[in-house]
Amino acid sequence: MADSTNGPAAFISLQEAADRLGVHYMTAYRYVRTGRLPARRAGAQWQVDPSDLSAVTSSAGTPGRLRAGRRSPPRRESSRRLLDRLVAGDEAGAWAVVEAALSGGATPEEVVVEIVGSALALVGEGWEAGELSVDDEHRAAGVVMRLIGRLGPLFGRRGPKKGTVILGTPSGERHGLPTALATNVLRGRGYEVVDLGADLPVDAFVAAVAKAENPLAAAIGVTAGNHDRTVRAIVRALRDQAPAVAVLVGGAGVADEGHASRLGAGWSGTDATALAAAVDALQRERR
Ligand code: B12
Repeated sequence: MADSTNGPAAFISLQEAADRLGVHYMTAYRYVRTGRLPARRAGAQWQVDPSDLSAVTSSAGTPGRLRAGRRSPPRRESSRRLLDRLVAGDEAGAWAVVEAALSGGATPEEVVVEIVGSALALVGEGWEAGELSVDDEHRAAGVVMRLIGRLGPLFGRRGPKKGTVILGTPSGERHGLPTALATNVLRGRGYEVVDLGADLPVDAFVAAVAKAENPLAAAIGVTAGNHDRTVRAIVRALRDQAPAVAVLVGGAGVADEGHASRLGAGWSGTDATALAAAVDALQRERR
């Protein structure tokens, strides 16, 4: 969507910006949220000046970069159709969108990260633009929770597990869907996963890591707000009481690798595919 109504620059939609950068829509959205990519609002849409894209491209370690084949227009269309069904509270209709994407060739991981993840980002944009209410947001989240459960069996893997990953969010962080989405993806990659969900006290995180069989990594997800203090407390407690277990932090609330390092942990990126890649790297190091 180009906009020539406001000056000579032809502003482009955030999706177009994501396509030009070679990243997923949600990654581009995070660049905007974290100030890395300047953007302006036009109603519910974000618009980007294409001349700002080069600064993002040239910055080192662009996170969340996806393979070119994973940004196809049908996926975007699926996210929009899913958004519509989520807000309507229509679980059967939402599942039909998921099934259509799977039969169109999307992998279960692509469905979770790209289609469901993007539909949730659209819910957030709608809420922020005042077009969706808090009850719409809750209704959509409830349907997604049930979709994640229905998708679970598609991520089953036979054979020995590659290690256990313990996931949770710090106390005060109530966004629990990312841990549920990431759980499916990691299980699909052959890991045992302990999903502790949202709003977790420090001691509970440490206790769960201590109980886990063959623990490989503890990952702390942050979606919104500043939870640096509580994240640091979990990282410190884990370093102290489970020094052999790697600690990762990630999600939209952790801006980049530098931020993760200031929190005392490794960076697990901004989506579940990046988290899985970080865990795979740890697993390779351990072998
Ligand atoms: C659903 C939702 C809610 C639900 C959460 C329900 C639930 N059970 O999770 C409810 C209604 C409770 C809620 C509450 C609030 N929300 Co809310 N919410 C959302 C929404 C729409 C979707 C969140 C989500 O699940 N996203 C989908 C996943 C896929 O997101 P993701 O970040 O990409 O997740 C990946 C990463 O975390 C990655 N990852 C990388 N490393 C690691 C490591 C680990 C351990 C994990 C788990 C994951 C992980 O893997 C995940 C999967 O790919 C977002 C919009 C958005 N853009 O996300 C707003 C959003 C996050 N919420 C927002 C806000 C402001 C709030 C509230 C303050 C107000 C409100 N809207 O009611 C409260 C705050 C509550 C709190 N104290 O935490 C803002 C945050 C703005 C900001 N940057 O700070 C957003 C962005 C909406 C917006 N556009 O403004 N919210």
